[in-house]
Amino acid sequence: MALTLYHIAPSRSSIVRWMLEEIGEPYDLHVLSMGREENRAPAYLAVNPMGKVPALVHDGVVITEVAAICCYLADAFPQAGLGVPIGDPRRGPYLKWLFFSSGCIEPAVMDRAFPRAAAPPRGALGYGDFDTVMDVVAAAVTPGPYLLGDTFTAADIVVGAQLRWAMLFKLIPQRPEFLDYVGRLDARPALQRVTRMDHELGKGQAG
Ligand SMILES: N[C@@H](CCC(=O)N[C@@H](CS)C(=O)NCC(=O)O)C(=O)O
Repeated sequence: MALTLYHIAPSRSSIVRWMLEEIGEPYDLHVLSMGREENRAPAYLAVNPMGKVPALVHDGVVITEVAAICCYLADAFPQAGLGVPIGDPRRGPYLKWLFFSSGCIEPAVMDRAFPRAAAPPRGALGYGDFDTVMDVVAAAVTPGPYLLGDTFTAADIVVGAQLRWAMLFKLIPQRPEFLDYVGRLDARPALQRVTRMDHELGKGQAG
């Protein structure tokens, strides 16, 4: 089974790299430089017309969007135990958190980082408002250890990576619930490997 990750280090594609490291299957990296705009070059636009990373190619099939890729990989490699199978009652909450990450957490954080001239009404925003999103996530990771309780899944990789990154850049409050949760994720060898490898890779990139 051939897996290729189109990657910029570090970036959202690091989340998929973490997922791949958790799975433990071999994969190829195709590293792009944002500084040289390689993600906007025709060769890459043929892979992802959005010009964004990550993109994953699995046996010739292209998958994009972080949450979709992680969900796909969890299903494609069930032996890694990072998904929740159809028929399991935890499948609903599992999918909820994967979709919540891209549908609510990310837009809430980004709208706060780059505020609009006029704030749209709460009812018009899919995520409602920033504080509610933060409260909902804080409650979901408490007492933990993971979103689904004792089972670590792809949803923790996606949601956890967002919280980790957003706290690093001070885009969300350093709530004790988030710090505890991210601390548990930071102890995972696969995340430590990716952080180290992406740091090295990032140093070697022109941009
Ligand atoms: N919705 C996308 C967002 C991907 C994204 O924004 N990636 C950034 C890197 S963190 C990117 O490729 N930026 C380059 C650009 O937009 O030119 C996903 O979840 O995969």
